[in-house]
Amino acid sequence: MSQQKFNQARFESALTRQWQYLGLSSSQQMTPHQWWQALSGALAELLAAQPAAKSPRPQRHVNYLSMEFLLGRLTGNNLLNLGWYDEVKAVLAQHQVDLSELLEEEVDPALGNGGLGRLAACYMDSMATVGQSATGHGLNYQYGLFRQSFQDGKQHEAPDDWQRDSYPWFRHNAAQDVSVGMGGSVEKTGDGRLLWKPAFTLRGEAWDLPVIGYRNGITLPLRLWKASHAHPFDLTLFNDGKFLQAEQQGIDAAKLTKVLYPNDNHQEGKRLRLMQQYFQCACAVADILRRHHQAGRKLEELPDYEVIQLNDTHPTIAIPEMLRLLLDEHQLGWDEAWRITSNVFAYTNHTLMPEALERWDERLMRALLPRHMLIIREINRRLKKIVEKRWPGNEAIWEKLAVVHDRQVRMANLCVVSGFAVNGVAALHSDLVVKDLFPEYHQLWPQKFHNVTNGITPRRWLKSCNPQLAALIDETLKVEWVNNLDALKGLEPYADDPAFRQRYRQIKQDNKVRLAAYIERLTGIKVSPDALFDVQIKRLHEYKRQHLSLLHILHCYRELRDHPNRADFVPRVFLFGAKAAPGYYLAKNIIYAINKVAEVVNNDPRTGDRLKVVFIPDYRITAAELMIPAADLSEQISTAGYEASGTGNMKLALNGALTIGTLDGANVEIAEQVGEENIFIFGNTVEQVKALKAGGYDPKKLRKKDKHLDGLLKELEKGKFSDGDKHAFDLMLDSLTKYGDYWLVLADFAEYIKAQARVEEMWRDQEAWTRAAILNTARTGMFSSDRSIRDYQKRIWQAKR
Ligand code: 26W
Repeated sequence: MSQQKFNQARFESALTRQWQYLGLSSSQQMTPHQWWQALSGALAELLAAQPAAKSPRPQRHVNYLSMEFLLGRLTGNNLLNLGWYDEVKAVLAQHQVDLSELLEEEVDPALGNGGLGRLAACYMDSMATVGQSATGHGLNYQYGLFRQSFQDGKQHEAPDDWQRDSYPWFRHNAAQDVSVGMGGSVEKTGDGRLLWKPAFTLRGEAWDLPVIGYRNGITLPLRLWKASHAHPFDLTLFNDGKFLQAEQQGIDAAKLTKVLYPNDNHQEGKRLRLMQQYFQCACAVADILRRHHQAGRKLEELPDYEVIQLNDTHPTIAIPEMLRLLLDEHQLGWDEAWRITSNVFAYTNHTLMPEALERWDERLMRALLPRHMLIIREINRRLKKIVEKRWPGNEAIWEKLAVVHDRQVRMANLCVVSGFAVNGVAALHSDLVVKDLFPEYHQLWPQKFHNVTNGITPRRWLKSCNPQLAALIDETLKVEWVNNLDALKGLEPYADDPAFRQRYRQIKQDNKVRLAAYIERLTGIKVSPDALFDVQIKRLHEYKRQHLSLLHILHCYRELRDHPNRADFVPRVFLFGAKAAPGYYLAKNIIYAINKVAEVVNNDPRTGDRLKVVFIPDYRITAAELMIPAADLSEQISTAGYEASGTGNMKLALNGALTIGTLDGANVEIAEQVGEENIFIFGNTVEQVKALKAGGYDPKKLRKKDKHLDGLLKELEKGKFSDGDKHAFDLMLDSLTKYGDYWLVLADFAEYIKAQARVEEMWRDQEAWTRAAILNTARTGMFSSDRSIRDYQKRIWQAKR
């Protein structure tokens, strides 16, 4: 497929219609924000008018179901993928409008929490780019992830009303709306079939965003479902004169997709969340079946034409929903309904953390979805026979494998049992999925298990966020590399070219200057772009160990005070970006601790430009796009075995930051790719972590032995950084000492400090550092999400069955 041509006349008239819609009499009356709206609205209109692209070869259509799509700003990215950036810039310049300034007007669509949501966004971009026919299904949240600010160093949350004055990229495709029932009871029909009579019905509105492939004329729909009332009112109630009751339904409907749950790796079990999950799944499944019927295909052919990829277990309820429709609406027998369903669904696991594995109370599920609960019970009953046959009389194994156990529905088990494929998101993680999470399932169905290592889209995460580096690569390789990222290998020889190194280094420096200006605007803190930029950006979680980095900051601060005249001290700027779930008090305490330490360190005249600590408030995609190109060092320091993959690690390495990290998630594969001399690996491995936990690890003993560490912890305990308040950081400190240091922060401390010394040694030799940075860019091509999508195609979606 080829790129869509830019037609200036059509663009200008679309633009004119936009300010006319606004009721203005000329384009000059538009504010910058209205200009952004008009530009995006005009582009969306032009795209909507394009005929739908036919997929190049017959293939199963992928339905990517995800509760989260963490998109980031769309307008600039869409222009880049369309290949219209320069033309549009020129047209706007004729109106005395600067395109890059306009793009700053867009509020990030933040319809996700972290890695899982961002991955879904990267995958949509890559499916469009490699020509995989696909639809994304998610929710159109009125409020995205909360806005974060700091007050006296503490996190405060505010609602993110991101589409207050409408979002121009959305198209409400009213012809595709569906209706969704909930509650009620199951009745037997005359012919003995079961039929669900929901207590109430909602309308699911189909709101589409275009996902534009890279210069190939392909646009995929990202369909975000929005709940509204089924009819303007419930007409019976309305006719009975019960206006208010009738209205009430509408109010409940609007609540459903109001807000994204801000938890990352922690399940709460709330009724409204289950309603969101079911609503999304019911909309998606209805949509998929409708499309299948409209194409004139038979139900039994569904697996030949459709795959439903579940992004973690959040949309699992789509499985019993599909079975319900096949059994009750289409009157298929169980065996046929099961054959179809179990050949359509595939499941991706993104976490091994027990508190993140979803379980739903059976009573809650029954109250909301009585028919689905019966179906789940039936799946469980049939599974029991299989397990009993393989492990006769083995209660312990049945307890592990049951889908319903202890009045809890285990969503991951339901996925493995009912799907044709299960995958982890990095080699190490997929191994652990088999060995630690589902060993018995693996014995039953080894062919279901796969690995697909995550990836990132190089369009957003290199070409768009680091235009200077992209231009240098263009000029050097003279080939299109952005949809063929392995081509970056061609940069390897240039790592030895001093002139190239100089240019590469200068680009990093420019990016750091740009970030420093942003930091000063935002926080008033001045940082030196000559210092090493040490970056840790990710959700705040104990397993990610932002507090391990905090201990290192205390270590550096000590060093400076003990040796104020040390000539070889490596100046550092520690940069953090992270949101804590509002109810995760320990995580919030870590943010507070970092901010309080920052206050003291930054205001100590002895530190000057040599040590600065900045916690960037309201970390989001747009902030990441500024921070990643400016990073020298990428902190990937999770407790081994707990970070399923990580994708920030890939973005940072691709942009030439060196990684300091544990052998966890995709760090393992990054190390393999870049070579051990170009990465700083440290800390306990997965096996060592397990052994430590089994062997009665005692952080108190460790602390007693390590006088240096003990001294650093004491500074925190004595209130040195908290205006004398000795209890300010109790939550964090108690977890490390009193409560057993579950995440082995203290256990990895000494090794971490040594690894940081290796970092400094290399930094002192800027030529060696730049060489390693170039090799990171050159050797991380495999982390393109285009490669991930092709892996999904080969191993799962289009694999021979
Ligand atoms: C139900 C509560 C809840 C919410 C979100 C549980 C679990 C999640 C996500 C699975 C957490 C998540 O984002 N996981 C991250 O997924 C990324 C994409 O695969 C990985 O790169 C990260 O390592 C993983 O933490």
